[in-house]
Amino acid sequence: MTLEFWQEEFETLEKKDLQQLQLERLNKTIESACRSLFYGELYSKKKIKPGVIKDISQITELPFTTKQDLRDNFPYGFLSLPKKDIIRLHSSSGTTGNPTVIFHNRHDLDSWANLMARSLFCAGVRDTDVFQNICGYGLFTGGLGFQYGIETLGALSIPAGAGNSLRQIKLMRDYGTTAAHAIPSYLGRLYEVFEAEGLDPKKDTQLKTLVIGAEPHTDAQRKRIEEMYGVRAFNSFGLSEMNGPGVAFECTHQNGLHIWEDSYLVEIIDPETLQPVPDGEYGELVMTTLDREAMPLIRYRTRDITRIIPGECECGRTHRRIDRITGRSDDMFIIKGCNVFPMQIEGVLMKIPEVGSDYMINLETMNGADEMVVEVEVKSDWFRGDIKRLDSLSKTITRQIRDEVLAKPIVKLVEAGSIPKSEGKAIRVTDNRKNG
Ligand code: ADP
Ligand code: K
Ligand code: ZN
Repeated sequence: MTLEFWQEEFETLEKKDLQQLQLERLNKTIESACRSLFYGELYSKKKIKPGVIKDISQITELPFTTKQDLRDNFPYGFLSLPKKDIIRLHSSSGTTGNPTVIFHNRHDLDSWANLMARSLFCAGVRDTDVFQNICGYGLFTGGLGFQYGIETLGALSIPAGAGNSLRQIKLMRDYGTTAAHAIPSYLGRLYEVFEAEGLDPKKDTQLKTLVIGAEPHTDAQRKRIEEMYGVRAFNSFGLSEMNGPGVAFECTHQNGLHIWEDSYLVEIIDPETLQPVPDGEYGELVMTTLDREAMPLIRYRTRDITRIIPGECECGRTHRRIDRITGRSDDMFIIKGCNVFPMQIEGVLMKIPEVGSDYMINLETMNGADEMVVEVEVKSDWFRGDIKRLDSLSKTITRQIRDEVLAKPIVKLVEAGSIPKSEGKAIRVTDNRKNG
């Protein structure tokens, strides 16, 4: 197999050259960050001056930046350039308190589009593809982030937007879509619409590549998507604080996500002690932008839990790989004394063939005790089955979840399509417990 890259000179940098580049870019980043109100004040208090970093390992001497800092300094406290140089903002919805906002100048947008093109290329997308971006445009970074990446790569883009499944299917069939991007929870629903229309995406579309991301999902979920659509599905990771998509991406080897280390400095820390953890161990991802001018962020705590996968990838890219995100540190909940991540439950469910595409975890107080009620959609042909089969399915799910998370759930089987869907990312947990 021949090795192919979007930017070979960056993607295959030897470790020492990569670190040299990071060092130069980090010092430049500190210098520009100091022009913002937030870092200007913080760094002068802590006597941190541009040029202080002589070795990349000294990053640990700098203070962390948190989402709360972004909120407290909303909207312009992190801006390193005058407003006349800023040409776009992206903002998270933020239903409570201040939203967070990220600003970009032209350099930042070009750099992001390039990283997105590099990411898509790395997952095997080419300029010969017809790429349908099934995702909300606007303030959400998945829309414009992918759009400019697809265009930079040179594939034919279809800016389809989110929702309206019948129209999505029509677009796919009219234009012969070969590649698409969507959030994984939506693809299950879209498949149900294909089925209802008497269509089979394997035969009735030309799809061969799906890019899935923006929300946590398990490998079992990915395999389901690959089977449903007859495609290969690649994991795409990003967060608006780090631009959005295009931060880390799976290559065609599908064994972890290359995180673009020429543009981001990556650390994994223990979220309790805040100390770095060795490669291979799980912890919180902390990131520093290395190529952003309008709004650099230094040691940003993402709250996402992952690990560095030790060793090299066969694809020849030297940028290290992170493992799929197991969840956010704030996703974890405690039930009956057990620490549970929603993805553990998804991992169990998606391996059970009778289970449909959606589920919901409701934490409730019942008769004074806290219970985890797991609502599980069952595939339609199964749901119409007899009570005995449903009962035994429910027991199987209960047992397997208990074995995985150690707490026994109450499993409720429901009809496919009956769990309420959110517009964007899936909501997996509701907590209705009466505290105390
Ligand atoms: P928006 O979706 O509005 O851009 P965010 O930037 O807050 O909102 O979303 C970023 C978050 O989404 C990440 O911090 C992470 O928790 C989650 N996320 C994004 N991509 C993935 C992925 N591939 N796997 C798991 N979680 C992901
Ligand atoms: K093209
Ligand atoms: Zn690779």
